[in-house]
Amino acid sequence: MTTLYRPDVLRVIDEVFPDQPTVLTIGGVIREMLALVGRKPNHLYSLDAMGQTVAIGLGLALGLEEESRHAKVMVVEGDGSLLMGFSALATVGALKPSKLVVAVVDNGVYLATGGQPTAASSTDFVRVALDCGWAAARDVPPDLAVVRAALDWARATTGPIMLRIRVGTEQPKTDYFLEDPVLLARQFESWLAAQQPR
Ligand SMILES: Cc1ncc(C[n+]2csc(CCOP(=O)(O)OP(=O)(O)O)c2C)c(N)n1
Repeated sequence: MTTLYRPDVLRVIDEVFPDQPTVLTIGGVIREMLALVGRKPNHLYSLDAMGQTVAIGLGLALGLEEESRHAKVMVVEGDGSLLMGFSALATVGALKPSKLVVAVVDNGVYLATGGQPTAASSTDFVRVALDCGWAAARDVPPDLAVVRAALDWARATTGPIMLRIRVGTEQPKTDYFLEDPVLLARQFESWLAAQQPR
C-alpha cells in the first residue's frame, strides 16, 4: 500500500478549499502548510491549542451557518489532537453544523513530540463520527487522486463530514512559527468580518 506524504495532502486540501475559512491544527500541519502556500488570511493557525481544532471549527461553522459567502468551514486535524478533544465529535453530531468538514490527517503518532503512537490504530474515527450523528464520514484510501475526489465530494455535500486520510510520518524541515495566537485569531477575525455581506 502506498503511503501519502502529508504535505501533498495539505496541498490538495488548499487547492480544493482555497478561500474557505480553514482551521489548521497545531504543529507540523501549520508549518508545512505555511511552507507550501505561505500566509493566507482564510487560514486560522491554531497554535498550541491541541485538542481544540474541531471545537473551533464547530463554532465557526455554526456562526456561518446562515451566511452565503462561505460554503464550508474546513478543519485540518491530527489524530493526536482529535483524540485529545474527542468529546467535540459528540457535540458536532448533536448540533449538526452543515458546513463543517473535518479532514483528519492521521499519521498514527504524536509527531511533534517525538513520534509516540496515539490510539488511532485501535480507534475507528469514522464509526465514532457516524454513531455520534455526523451526516457522513469516510476512510479515504491512500491515493492523492482519491483524496482530491473525496474533498470535492465533501465540498459539495451537506455536513458535518469527516474524512480520515492516513499519511506517513515523514516530514519536511520547516521553520518554526512563533507568533502570538491572540493576534493570529484577530487577523483571521478581521478577514472574516470583511467577507460578510454589508
Ligand atoms: C494540551 C497539550 N498537550 C500536549 C501538547 C504538546 N504537543 C504539541 S503537538 C503534540 C502532538 C500532536 O499530535 P497530532 O495531533 O497527531 O499531530 P502531529 O504531531 O502528529 O502532527 C503534542 C503532544 C500541547 N501542545 N498541548
